[in-house]
Amino acid sequence: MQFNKSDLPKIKECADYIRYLSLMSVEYANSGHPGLPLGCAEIGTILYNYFLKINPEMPGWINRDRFILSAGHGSMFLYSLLYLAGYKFTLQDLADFRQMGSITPGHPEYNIDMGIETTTGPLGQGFANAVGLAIKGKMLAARFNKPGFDIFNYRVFTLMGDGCNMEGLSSEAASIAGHLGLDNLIAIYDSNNITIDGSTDITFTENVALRYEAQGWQTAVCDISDIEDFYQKLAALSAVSGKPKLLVVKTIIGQGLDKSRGSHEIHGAPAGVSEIAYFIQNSCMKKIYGKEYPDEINDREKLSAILGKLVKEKAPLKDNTSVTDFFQQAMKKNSQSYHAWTELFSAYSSKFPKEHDQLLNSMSFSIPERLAKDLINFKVDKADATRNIAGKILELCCAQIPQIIGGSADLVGSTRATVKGSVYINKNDFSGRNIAFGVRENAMGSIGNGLSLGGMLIPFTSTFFTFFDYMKPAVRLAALMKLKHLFIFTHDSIYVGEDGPTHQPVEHLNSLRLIPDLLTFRPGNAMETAFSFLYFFENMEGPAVILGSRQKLDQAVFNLTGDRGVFYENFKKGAYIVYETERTTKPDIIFAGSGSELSLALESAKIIETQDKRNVRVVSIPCLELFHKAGDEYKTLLLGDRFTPMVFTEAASHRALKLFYRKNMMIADIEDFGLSGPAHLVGKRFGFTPDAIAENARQLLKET
Ligand SMILES: Cc1ncc(C[n+]2csc(CCOP(=O)(O)OP(=O)(O)O)c2C)c(N)n1
Repeated sequence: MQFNKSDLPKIKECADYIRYLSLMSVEYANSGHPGLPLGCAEIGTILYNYFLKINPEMPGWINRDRFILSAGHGSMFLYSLLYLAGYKFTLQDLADFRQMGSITPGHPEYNIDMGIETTTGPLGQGFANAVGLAIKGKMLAARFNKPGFDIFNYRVFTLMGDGCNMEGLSSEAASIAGHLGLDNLIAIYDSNNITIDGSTDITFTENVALRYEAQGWQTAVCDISDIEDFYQKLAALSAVSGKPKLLVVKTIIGQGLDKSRGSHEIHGAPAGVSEIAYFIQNSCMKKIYGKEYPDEINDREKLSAILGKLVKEKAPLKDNTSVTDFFQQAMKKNSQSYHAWTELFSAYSSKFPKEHDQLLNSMSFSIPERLAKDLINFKVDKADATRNIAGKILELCCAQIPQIIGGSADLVGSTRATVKGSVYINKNDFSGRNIAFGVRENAMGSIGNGLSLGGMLIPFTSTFFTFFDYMKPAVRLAALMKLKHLFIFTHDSIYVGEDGPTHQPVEHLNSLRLIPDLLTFRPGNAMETAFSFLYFFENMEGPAVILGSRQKLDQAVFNLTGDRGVFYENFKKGAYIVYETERTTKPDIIFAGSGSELSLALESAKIIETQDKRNVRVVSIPCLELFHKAGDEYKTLLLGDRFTPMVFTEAASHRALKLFYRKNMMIADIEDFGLSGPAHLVGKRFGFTPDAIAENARQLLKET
């Protein structure tokens, strides 16, 4: 929609209504972060009404502009705007903020249908995701656009705060964004000089705009008290080409309140009814409350009492048709860009049928049959390091899956993770499939997540396993969002050798295994390496890690003979029998391991077999999580009953497990991420109550 000076009173009214929705929802929940929504309400109003090319009726429109609230704690800002824009939020959903089972959890959770482009909350992540989405926009444009047919030209807007800018992640991500000249990326910096512990005077005094300038960004500074200036600067920045853009906006946290305005106290706590009463008396909401409570509206104490009652009752939030109408009008106008796009796309489909088909194919991925067969039958003549083998398999996959793109943090030479035969993307040409992330693991992980958001591309990112520590937040978020993102980590154990302990991952393997909804594959031969890729591409919606060894593995486990189809069926259950003295349900001892220790298991088993004349069994466990899911029957089939001795060998720390290990054991733990709601209810939901634990203990006593 076109901005007009005469809109200013309406913009103020919208902003006040956003303030009202945020204040009341936080008050109802008795928890949340009202400071940001209050300070940024005008920013949101301008963005959604005058800038974003979106169509809430078609939330998944592939060329929609993206908006990411990187400062995810301000979630009520986003929910209020999405409600007003016409996404599937109701006033009741807002009133249910942070409650069990609501669609308005504490921090925004990835859901494109609801207008939430990514999960945010860990500061800086949303910004780096935005960089990934901007790179993706450029890559899609390079693949599919034709002269006169800009099928992809979406822009990515993100709102970040002091916290996001303090995080090192934002510096890494901004650096690569500047290097790549991502002019489809526009960051708005909510510069209110307040974080949780107080003023940024005690922590953060650098010139952020200059920092971004130095990283190749175009920047401008404004104050939100001059709304028109904000609009003009944002419009001018948006039009700049060749560089990403940062608009530093001076705001006041808690704007509209009396005592807590400008204070860190309003960052993350309910304002309280007296402050809300002050806000209502001094804002556009006065009209609405004044009609209902004409005698009390000018009396702060009386109005507070009324609000107190409404909060206690969780009364329905007040509707404001004047504001919703304004938003709807804007959305109608903005949806013209959607309709123009659909016409363009329809013309594109007849003029460029091949590209059109490719585009549709990339939206609904399934592994090519031929590739699945190639991977089932994949063989190498000689034993090798699994990182080398993984490199070859990736090459095979890339040749048949055009959506694969990715890169490494300056370690391609070692990890072998590259798209052979393709070039690196650069500022002027995004048609390549390789991304040189530079030595920026932190940003690489989160940018990789951004590349995966919404599908169409399948990213891989790669580094030494020990440096996964630098990417951990992104791996966790990929699992939480179920993003199809392949992490290839090599040099997977102490066998790194000369580089020493700084480069030897020890605790990493089991820390990956603790992340819900993530699969970690540690293949011990070429077949298992190929199967790991196959499983990821064939079966997984979410992320996986494939670990590669630096060192050459043993020939003995490299050429297992048998039916590949049967091997794969068992591999899908996470573990399988590699060797048995004889087929029996009761071997004398079982040897198990993964990766490079598979051959160790086999060798030690053979010694016991020949020297001690024992019946042995060797089990490979390339994916512990799949094995865990395969069920007790399959576990017993492979590992015997609990009286069967077992030696499990893995060059990684298992200390946390060993501490509690007993023959008959029980672990009460949490196998999920948790969910939004009052703490005691969440605890109960996951069985963390004395009764639930006691019941488990009772069961265990019965069995032993
Ligand atoms: C990585 C990370 N560290 C810490 C936090 C906890 N946290 C949430 S908000 C916040 C302060 C953010 O300040 P700012 O961005 O200025 O937000 P504002 O106070 O303006 O709402 C912190 C430390 C977090 N969410 N993520």
